[in-house]
Amino acid sequence: MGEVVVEHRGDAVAVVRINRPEARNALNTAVRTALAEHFLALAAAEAVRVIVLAGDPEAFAAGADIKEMAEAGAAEMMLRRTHLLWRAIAQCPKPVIAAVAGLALGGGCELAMHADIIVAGESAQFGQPEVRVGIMPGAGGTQRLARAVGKYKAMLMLLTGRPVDARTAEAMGLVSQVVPDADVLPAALDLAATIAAMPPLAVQQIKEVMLAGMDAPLDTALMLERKAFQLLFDTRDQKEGMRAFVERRRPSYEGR
Ligand code: CO8
Repeated sequence: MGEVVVEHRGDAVAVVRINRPEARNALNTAVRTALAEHFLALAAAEAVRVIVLAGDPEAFAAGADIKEMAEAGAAEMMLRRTHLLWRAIAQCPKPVIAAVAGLALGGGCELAMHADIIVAGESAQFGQPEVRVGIMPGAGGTQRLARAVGKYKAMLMLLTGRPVDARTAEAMGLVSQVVPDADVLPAALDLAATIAAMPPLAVQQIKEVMLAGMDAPLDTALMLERKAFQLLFDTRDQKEGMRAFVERRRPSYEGR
């Protein structure tokens, strides 16, 4: 089995699972390259509407691979161009649900924050411990974390390197939903199936507008929203959804 495994389910949901348990799913170059390739392929796969990203019960991912970076210089790190690999995940147009069991540390926490929804097991831990090994987050930890939880909680995590448990993360706004450990993947799959049954173009517009709008002035963001809202009236799924409501039947969405 490879270090990243993709399972296609019958309900338009794909599960991308990091499978490097001996290293607590540390994100080495091979894993990150495979993740990027799979995300690009899944973004283009018409049959896939939602992606669930998971690790194993011990670790979602314990960070970037320290052994692969320990002796590297700045130019070498630059030449690895890992931001292009992260971008493939960040720019995925389809909803991504992170199913976090166990550790989500450093690059693992940053990876979870690339998702649109985070489902965590009760004993999951989230942290940005980079400062303890002499560096800082390099894949969005200082930015996505601050946007998710605000300056003061983010600084606490970033400057001390101390992890927070799942309930604390949920209270801070870093986690969407906490469930018993054994239910992490089933709960994520359940959410994924619910979203996969929604009209895909509307779902993708919601994701695109919300993410782009969060970084734009309010007037611009509201204009983006309005344009996307209007655009959806040219989709067959809008007609299907509204006619089904009027005719009191269940809609069937085809992504057109
Ligand atoms: N990198 C490499 N190997 C790791 C990592 C890691 N991040 N985490 C665990 N491993 C390895 C261990 O070295 C060990 O290997 P071995 O058996 O060969 O000695 C194996 O996994 C199991 O680890 P432990 O024996 O330590 O298992 P424990 O359950 O006792 O502890 C911990 C698990 C708490 C996860 C512990 O291993 C740990 O603290 N790991 C480091 C966590 C960390 O500091 N993460 C941040 C890394 S830096 C980072 O993520 C920067 C992100 C920047 C993104 C942009 C990149 C270009």
